[in-house]
Amino acid sequence: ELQMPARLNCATELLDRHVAEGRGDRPCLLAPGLRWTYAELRDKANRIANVLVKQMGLVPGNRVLLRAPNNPMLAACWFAVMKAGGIAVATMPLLRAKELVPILEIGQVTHALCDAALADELAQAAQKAPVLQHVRHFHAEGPDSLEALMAEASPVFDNVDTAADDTCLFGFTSGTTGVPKATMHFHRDVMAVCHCWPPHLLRAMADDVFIGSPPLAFTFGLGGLVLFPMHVGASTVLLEKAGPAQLLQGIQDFGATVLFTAPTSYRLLAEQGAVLRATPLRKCVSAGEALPATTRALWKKATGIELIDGIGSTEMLHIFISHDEAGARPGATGKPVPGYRARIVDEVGNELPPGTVGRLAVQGPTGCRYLSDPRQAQYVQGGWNLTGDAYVMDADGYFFYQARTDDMIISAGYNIAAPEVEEALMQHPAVAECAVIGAPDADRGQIVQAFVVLRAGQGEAGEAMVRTLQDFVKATVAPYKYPRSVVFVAQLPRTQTGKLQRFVLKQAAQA
Ligand code: 3SK
Repeated sequence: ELQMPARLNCATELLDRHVAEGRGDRPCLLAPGLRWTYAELRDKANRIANVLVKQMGLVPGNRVLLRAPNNPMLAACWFAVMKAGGIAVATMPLLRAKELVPILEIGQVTHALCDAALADELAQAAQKAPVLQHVRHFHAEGPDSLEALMAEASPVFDNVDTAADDTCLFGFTSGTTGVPKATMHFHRDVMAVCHCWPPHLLRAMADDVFIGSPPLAFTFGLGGLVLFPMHVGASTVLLEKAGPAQLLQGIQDFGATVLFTAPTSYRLLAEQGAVLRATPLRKCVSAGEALPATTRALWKKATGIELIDGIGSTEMLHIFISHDEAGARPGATGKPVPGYRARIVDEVGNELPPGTVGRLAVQGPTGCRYLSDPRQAQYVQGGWNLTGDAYVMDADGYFFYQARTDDMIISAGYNIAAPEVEEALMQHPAVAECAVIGAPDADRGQIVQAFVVLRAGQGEAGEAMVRTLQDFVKATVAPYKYPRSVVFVAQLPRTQTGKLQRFVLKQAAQA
């Protein structure tokens, strides 16, 4: 049981504390050509907090949209919002005006701090969502730019004395249907995720250097690249572009030791195993999508490092099932993170025995609170958070991902988990990427349909390749799971956080 004080501001804990305790000179935020210490970040966050309150009229509880690629100014703005008692609404940098409008409206967002590079779409959205009244741009010039206002503002700011259960951030999730929901998290939730997974399973230290790809707008990125490094007084590299090439360069240039990215990125980075072995990289965290056992093995072979896998959700704020390097088991996500409980339940919420596939239910110090959304009653039932994942627990208490509950295919009475077929296909050398769905079928109800991206130079798309892949799956998993339909595609639809959008493929299959 975590004890939290009744009054708590997470910016005091994660940022100001280091300066107050004499660690102000330690490096905090790194980026190409830039290095801010904890004291420098505190100074900038204080100035921005003063701009928010004195120039932009922010009062505690106001919602502030943050829009930027991962960069130090975005992190400074995030802390400024915490300090001023506001609610940070960080948005994916690639969102278009059309996607920003419902966020502004649902979140009742009155203020925005936006990187000038991404100003246009926000300006278009603001015309349609007049709730947004106060906007300032950074990485901008001129007297109204955030930098100009910061230069005039005081570097001293008394953090608002927030209650531990005051809301400090909205995490927006589009779900699979695209209708966004705001998940509300409190100051104490931010501190809770710092106290649960990182000290028990990551075990990073003050001299670690974090790096990674998830946007700070995705709570996986916020935790892995801001909250967790700063909680232990470490430093973190923020990269505006974080594809495999930039990650590799960043790991080399900054001597990064802790990496957060998704399985797809690990697969591509593994090609540089020899280069990575010569860097100080020592801890690698995979989340955001299910980790295929093949990717875990590939990474270990290439770099010598055992991946730390985990599953989290925007609703739960961060990771709730995971393992450390010693606790890795092929195919398992791990066990409930200390502080959390997990179980497998049936359709009506009854607990299922080990070995039975069912719905994952989780409880812990964080949990889902949708802002005025009826879908709350689906996610939280009887005090348990139903994450929408189908899992099975073994007799040792390890949890094995099967599929999103929506991704279980029922074909002629057989239950087939789409990711299991994907994993089998991925083992074929000609397959670079693949996605499996249940396509409607008059005889079988559904059939297994695979969308395959072929590896360049490893084989031709065509009937012969279809048969090769079908035979390969039949020889790898139970034959009834083989894809009766195989479609070759140039790329798969993915969200901005890299998650596969199976619903796009399902819609195409219905058409
Ligand atoms: O596993 C995920 O997708 C996730 C989502 C939000 C926060 C953290 C994680 C790992």
